Amino acid sequence: MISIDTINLHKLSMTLNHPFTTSFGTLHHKDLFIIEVIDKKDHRGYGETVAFLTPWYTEETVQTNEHIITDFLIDLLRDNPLNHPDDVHDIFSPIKGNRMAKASLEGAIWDLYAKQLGIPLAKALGGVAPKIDVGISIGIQTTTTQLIETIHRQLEQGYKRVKLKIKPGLDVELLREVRQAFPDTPIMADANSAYTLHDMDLLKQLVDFNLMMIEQPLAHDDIIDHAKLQTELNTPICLDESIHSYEDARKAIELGSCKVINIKIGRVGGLTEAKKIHDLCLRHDIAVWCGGMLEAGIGRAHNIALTTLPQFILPGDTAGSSHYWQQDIITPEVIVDDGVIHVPEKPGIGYDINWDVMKQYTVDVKKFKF
Ligand code: OSB
Ligand code: MG
Repeated sequence: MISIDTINLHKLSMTLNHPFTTSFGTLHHKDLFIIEVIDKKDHRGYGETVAFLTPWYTEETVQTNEHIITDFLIDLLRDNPLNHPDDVHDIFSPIKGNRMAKASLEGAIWDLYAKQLGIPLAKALGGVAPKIDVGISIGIQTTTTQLIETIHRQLEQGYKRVKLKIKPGLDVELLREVRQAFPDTPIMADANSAYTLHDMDLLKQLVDFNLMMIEQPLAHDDIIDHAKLQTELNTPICLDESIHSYEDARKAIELGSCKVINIKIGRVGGLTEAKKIHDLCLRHDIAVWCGGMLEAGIGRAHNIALTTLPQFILPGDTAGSSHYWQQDIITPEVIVDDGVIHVPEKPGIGYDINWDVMKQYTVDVKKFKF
């Protein structure tokens, strides 16, 4: 039995080191909740909400996360016995969607569970890798010259692949220049749904640039047109926004909508579902990697643990803490060393909250007694 005594909801307001621009807009800040779940023996598990302030990546926002967590999900946890973190998904099933809200609480319970057992979260999930390969996701820059300089800087840090954001008008010529400057670098492009099948001719031109994959070129809720596009392209399509669940992944694989899936814990409603999608992809020889949501340290730690599962065969977007934040809320911070992160061996997520830093970002704390 996992007996919860208290849940604390810490609301943080953080400013990114550099604004991050995608085809849907520019992010300067991150407001988020750190979920602290405490059991009767004072083990403490941590989770993080990953939604943004505006519903432009999915429909969830920081505010809807708070509403769903405080008005529904905590009550469901109070009213239902919990034997294993896998139960959380079913306990939350009366609430439709709202997967980022669900994932934040479920993640805290996974961390708590691993700490109760005294094992790393990675091991509790079935992970094996002692270190994980990571890449970097670079937002849209003002000029291509600036982008090329940024790529140089990031490659010097050792990142194993570069992901560039593209959108109509910043695609073929931009990728041509970047490929010329970096003939051998593993490069991929993420369109965040900026194209339609009307852009077929343009998308076909991208095949010339030897990209590892093109991420989410078409609509955020589509898997049919992506299947049509994949039959026309030799470059693998990677789905991000379109995959919210095991069932979405199963259908996309059946239709041939992609050859790669970017798994984000928040987007799919938690670690249990993420692991199921991973296992499905392993059976079907679909490559997976772990996406990012510009997380603070707790969310980043969860991504690291998940990435230790065997089918995470491509570098993910989990860059080091200092890429995003002046100071991260965990200690030690996440360090990328020659393109790898060494997976911590301590129980749970393996990183502690840095309470001095956390207090500086905290704007509110709400306590829920069980
Ligand atoms: O599409 O993967 C995406 C950031 C915000 C919203 C969506 C995406 C991203 C990233 C950055 O690409 C990933 C990261 O560095 O955390
Ligand atoms: Mg993406």
